[in-house]
This record gives sequence, structure tokens and C-alpha cells, in this order.
Amino acid sequence: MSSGWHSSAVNAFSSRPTSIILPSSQPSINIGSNDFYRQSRSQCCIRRHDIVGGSGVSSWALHSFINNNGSIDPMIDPLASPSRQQKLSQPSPSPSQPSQPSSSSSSSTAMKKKDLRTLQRFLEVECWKLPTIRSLDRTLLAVSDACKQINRIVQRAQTDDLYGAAIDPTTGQLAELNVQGECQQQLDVLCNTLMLRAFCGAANNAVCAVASEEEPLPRSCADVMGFNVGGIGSGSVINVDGGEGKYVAVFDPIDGSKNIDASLPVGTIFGIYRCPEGIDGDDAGWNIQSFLQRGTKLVAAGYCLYSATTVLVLTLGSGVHGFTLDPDRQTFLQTHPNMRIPDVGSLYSFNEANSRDYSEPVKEFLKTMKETGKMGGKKVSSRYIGALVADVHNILINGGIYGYPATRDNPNGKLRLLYESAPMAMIMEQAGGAGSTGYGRILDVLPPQPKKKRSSGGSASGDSSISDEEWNEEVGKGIHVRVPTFLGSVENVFELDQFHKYYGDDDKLL
Ligand code: FBP
Repeated sequence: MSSGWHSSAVNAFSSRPTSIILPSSQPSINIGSNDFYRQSRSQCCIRRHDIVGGSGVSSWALHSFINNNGSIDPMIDPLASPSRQQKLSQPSPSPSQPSQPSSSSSSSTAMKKKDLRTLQRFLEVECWKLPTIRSLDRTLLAVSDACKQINRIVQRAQTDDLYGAAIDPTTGQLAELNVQGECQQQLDVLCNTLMLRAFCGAANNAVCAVASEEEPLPRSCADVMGFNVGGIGSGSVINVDGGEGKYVAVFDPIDGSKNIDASLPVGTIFGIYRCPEGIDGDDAGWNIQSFLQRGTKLVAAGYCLYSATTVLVLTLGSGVHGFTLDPDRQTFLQTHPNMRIPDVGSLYSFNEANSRDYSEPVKEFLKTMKETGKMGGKKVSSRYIGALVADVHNILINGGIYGYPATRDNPNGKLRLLYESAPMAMIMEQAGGAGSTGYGRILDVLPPQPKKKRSSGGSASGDSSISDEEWNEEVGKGIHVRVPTFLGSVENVFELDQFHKYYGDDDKLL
């Protein structure tokens, strides 16, 4: 079981009772007991801030949008008044029952919306079409519900004091630094839990394990859902009620988190890998190799952008589709079918404050572009929002190139291969664009593999020469490895690669 304090929050959802200090008027209630569920459900909106340290991630606030069976309750808005919750939990008209247009003007709007396919319908049909991902439709729908929740939380973080560092409710102290060495924010923990539950709580358990930017090591879904089993480091893993569990998922719950305080766009990124056939895995048929695969093995990837509109962009390996959240019906509608990035664009998106530390090829590429003032034959223009999802979405729509190159301090750049660069590169390539390290396709990069092979799956026993700690460190290196990242129109990325060929060091050329 991962040692982080938030596992105590997550455990609050498992059957293991633990107590939490409620406002003085309430004796402490055993979390997990029915009164707690009954209590918290009816009272969640009223007393969210009466928790230890005031700004700790209040597990019962988390609680308010998690059903008793542990899955995400898509329509519950934890921050809405009970009457609004009532209204939200009214089932929205299913896509096959057209809503009755009222007046002529609203009828055209209603008409227009009616014509747009819902994400649910898209997933049902597209997953049915592709046997390799048939069982992923419910998981992806659960992920889209988690994105709706994250969208609400991000929009309300200011008014509902969900800002600032996360507090460890067990110690009342600031939470420990995450594996990136960053102080975990409340929102990181909240959104991480939502995504963990979306991937692991989906009805048919298609996903058997997950890795996140906020988790030091991959975790089995049985562990996430609180079934009393070990994580990577401790013994065998049992696959819950025999679900197929052929997939593992990777994600960054809140990308661009530094933007939140300034109410700038942020996002969520995710990717799904199929567990390689015939690996000597444990009962659930997965082990660390299930995660440390090339991006070419991704079967699905997506991101959700929380900005002026909330847009979910998804690829199932045959094209890219964009879905905009209809704020009234809280339904993702297919507004951007078959997205294609222009072959060449005039936008470039780099944090040039780091340019003095860039490598020669990147410096020359930027210099030439600015000297000519042209890119792709058009007047060049710079845009940098500081969130990968927002910047890449802009490039996907308008064409151009986004780059987070290697620098002197970060010889592999800043972005993480597994749950940032590879999923975004799959989306870019599926939309007719490209994803490069400067010296080759991002999707061809193999994450570092643990040097020592283990006898049975992820268990720590076996090879005595390597301790659990060493093993976890090896695994962590692979899961959180960084890679120089260039994403965008095929002509622009090709041009950047040519600068690497010309100015770069040959031994790096793949
Ligand atoms: P996280 O916020 O998930 O750690 O992601 C990294 C990120 O914020 C990217 O979204 C963004 O492109 C980049 O870092 C911004 O870095 P910088 O502030 O150095 O330009």
C-alpha cells in the first residue's frame, strides 16, 4: 500500500474504518460506517471547511461525489446547493429522445445540440467497432465524468478555498513532497483521487493498474479501490471479481497546475496501454513491463482542457475527436469530429525564458525563425500559456509547433514521457501532426527498464541483491522519466528535426 497520507483519505472509502475530526458539535464518526455515509451525504455542502487545518483535503468533500460502491457520481456537484444537486441528479434526456424545442430561437439552438453526437454514443459505437478496445467504453466514460468533476472543482477552487498545499489530515502538517519533488496541492490530491477511481472504479474493471504523476509507483486497481492487497512493492495482486483487466492506465490529473492560482487554463492528460501478452505477470496478468512500453503501444490517449470551454480530445487509434462539455446538460458533445492539424503553421510555443540553456539545434531553429519572421511561409507568432494541454490544443487547432526542449539543468527536458509527452504525441500523430524528441519519434522512446528482472511479477521477493527500495527506485525512474518534447504540424516538426540533424550531435541521431 503506498505510504502517502492520501492513502488514508482513499482508505476512507475502503471498508477499513478510520475516524476524522468533525466540527465540535459532532462526535467523531467511523468513516465507512453507514451513519457516516448518511451524515456526509446530507450535510456535505454546508460544512466543508470545518476540517482539521481548514484547508486539508476534506475526505468527506471528496466523499460527496463518490457513490457507496466507490465509483464516481457524475451528476453530483459537491459544491452545489442540495436543491441544485436534486436538479442535477435528474437524468438528462438520452440522446435518442430529442428534447422538445420551446420557442423558435431556442429550437434552432436545441436543434443544433441535438445533431451533435454525445461522447457516450461515440464510445459505444467506436469501442464496439474495435475488438482490441471493446471493453474500454465504460472506463473512458468514467474518465469523462471525472473530468466533469475536475472542471467543477477547478472553476470553484477560488470560491471554495481548494487552493494551497495539501494538509496531511493524520498529522495536520503540510503533505510530503510528491515524486517530482513538488509540494502537493490540495487540487493535485483531489483530482488524482478522482482519476484513480475513474480508471479503477469503472463497472467492468477493464483497467487493472494505474500510474499517475502524483503517485511514486504504479498501483493495482484492487489497491486503489481499497481491496486489502499489496501494491507493487509487497507480494501478489488479486484482480477484482475477474474483470478482464487487460489494460493499465497512466495520467497527469492536473497539468499546468501552476496556472490555477491565476485562473489560467489547465488540463488532464491520460493514456491506456494493453498489458503485453505472455508476460510472466502475476494473477492479474500485469507487472511493471505493462507500463514501461513504447508510446506506439498506446491503445487510447486523451486530454481534457479546462478553459473558456471544457474540451475533451480523444484518440482510440483511428483519428482524433473533440468533445465540448455542454454546461447546461453536463454532456460532452462531439463538436470536433476527425480533427486534423494543418500540415504547417505559424505559431510557436516555447518558454523562451529558458532559451539561453537550450541546445544548439533549438537555439538555431528559433533564431532562424525570428530572423526570417516567417514559419511555414506565414508571419510567425508566439503563444505560451504555460500548460502543455492548453498550448498543444492551440497548436492542434491552428498549426505550428510546441516545444519543451532539454536545458542545461534538465538534460531530458521537464515533461514526463509516460503520462504527458507520449499520450500527446499519439494524439498529434493521429491528427496528422508529429511528436519528436529532436532526434526521433517520441512514440519510439522506450522508458528505462528496471535493470533487474524479477522472478514473479511485481513482487519484491526473489533477487536478494536488490532491495525493495532499490527496486522501487528503478521502477520510479522508468515511470517518471522525462523527454525533450516537440509537438505540432508535420512540416514544422520536420524542420526542427533537420536543425538537430545539422547542428545536433550525430550519436544521438536514431
Ligand atoms: P505539471 O504542471 O503537470 O507538472 O506539468 C508541467 C507543465 O506545467 C506543463 O504543463 C507546461 O507545459 C510546463 O510544465 C510549463 O513549464 P514552465 O513553467 O517551465 O514553462
